[in-house]
Amino acid sequence: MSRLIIASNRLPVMINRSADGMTITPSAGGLATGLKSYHKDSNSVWIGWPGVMPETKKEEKEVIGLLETEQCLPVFLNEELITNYYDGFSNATLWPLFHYFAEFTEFNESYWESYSKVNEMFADAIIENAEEGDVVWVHDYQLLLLPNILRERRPDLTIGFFLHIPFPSYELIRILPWREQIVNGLLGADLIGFHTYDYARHFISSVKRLLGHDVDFNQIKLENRQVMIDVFPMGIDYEKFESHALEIQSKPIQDRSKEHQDIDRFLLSMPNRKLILSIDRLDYTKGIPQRLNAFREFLMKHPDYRERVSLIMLTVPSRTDVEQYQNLKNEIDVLVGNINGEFGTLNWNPVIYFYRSVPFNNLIELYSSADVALLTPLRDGMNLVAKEYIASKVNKKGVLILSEMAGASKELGEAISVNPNNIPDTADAIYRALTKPDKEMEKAITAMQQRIKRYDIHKWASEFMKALNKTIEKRSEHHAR
Ligand code: ADQ
Repeated sequence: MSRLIIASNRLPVMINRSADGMTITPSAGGLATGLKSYHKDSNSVWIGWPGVMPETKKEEKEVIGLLETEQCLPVFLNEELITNYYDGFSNATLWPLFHYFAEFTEFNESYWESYSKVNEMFADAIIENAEEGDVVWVHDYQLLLLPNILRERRPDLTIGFFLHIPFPSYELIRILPWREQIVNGLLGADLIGFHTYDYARHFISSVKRLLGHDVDFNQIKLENRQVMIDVFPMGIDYEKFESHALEIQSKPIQDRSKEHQDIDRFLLSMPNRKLILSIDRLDYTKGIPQRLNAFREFLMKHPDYRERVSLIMLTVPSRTDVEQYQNLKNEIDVLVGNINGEFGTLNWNPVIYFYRSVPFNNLIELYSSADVALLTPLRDGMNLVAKEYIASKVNKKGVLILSEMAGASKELGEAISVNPNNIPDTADAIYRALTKPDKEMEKAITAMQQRIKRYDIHKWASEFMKALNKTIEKRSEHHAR
């Protein structure tokens, strides 16, 4: 029986160096949750960067030992590779380009060299561990070259690839000096999955225009094999969000966290007081300044809402070594300060801003308390926060305002959809959300809940694996002919 090998930049666990040696912490991310059943139940392995660089052989052994208990294998990256492959080609070249920020995209030969090298290192680690006919599932934009490296060195493997970010229009891809290598790198896979139909369509168009291959609907025909392209919108661990939200709702207020009691006091301190929530990594793709400007415009247009509504904005620090992220942090600090300075009173902060990660329980409390979720990315592969908010709304009272540029907007048609660059329209959307009748809210939330409950993270992973296994059957038919 074939085994599954998963490859992603980060492992589902992180290793940290502490005073007492190395420690291991599991990651609660969606990917880890979705693949858990495949990863733990079988004798599969997960290959990736453990987040630490061992300084001695003893430390290396310690890391390997800890990872072994989780069926994980490390690819160790030194500082130079982190700078050039991770901060560089992944996050300063591919990330901005694939999110339509062409002006932020850096073209740098040494970034490219390190990126190719790390993709080779991943291939080495996989090949060392892969048995004849194993199945490999590669994830995301840090490993775009890996499928083809594996294909050339190990044609017996079945290779799947899933892209978690948008695949942009050909007009963006064409500006990349290494465009053919990138598209060709992906074509090493038997199946390539995207969040939305548009991303798949953009990829197919790049394949046709850059490499001239024939395409038959969602099959790319290469000389001696075929590559399937398909759409798998990633879901969330619906049951986990729903059950925690139900548990919180059933707890008496004095048993909830101090933060939740504070939120409740804030909401109860005035009739009709409302809370708007936004949660994201601090990233220029997430449209945070546009969101703040829209909130400011809303307060200008609707002075009767002053002291009656606050925007709680949680941003998780991210890629703090990259220049644009530092500039964005400063821009947000100034905007928040300006809004609070202009409109705030002794009793009221219009924007309550946190620059840190929050524990899962607090996250759920915020999701369940917030009257409105305001998610305005300029581009976003999917946006899982939108789905988490909907799943946590067990009382069905809440409104989602969602950017039409988020992949999730394709599935969440009942949300109030906005173009985040249209500040007056987003300000109006805030007003419409705050005044939405209960009946309409319930109808919209129920419809969205039914959809995302059905296609949750487990279904997403199993549908991908099903489609990948189908390519094995197809391949044997092809060879039999
Ligand atoms: P991200 O850009 O990280 O993911 P998203 O899909 O919204 O974006 O996932 C963020 C996750 O982090 C959510 O699960 C959320 O709960 C958590 N999170 C965010 N802020 C937090 C905070 N302050 N404290 C604690 N947790 C927080 C990339 C792509 C997305 C795509 C996913 C999955 O950019 O478009 O949806 O991968 O494919």
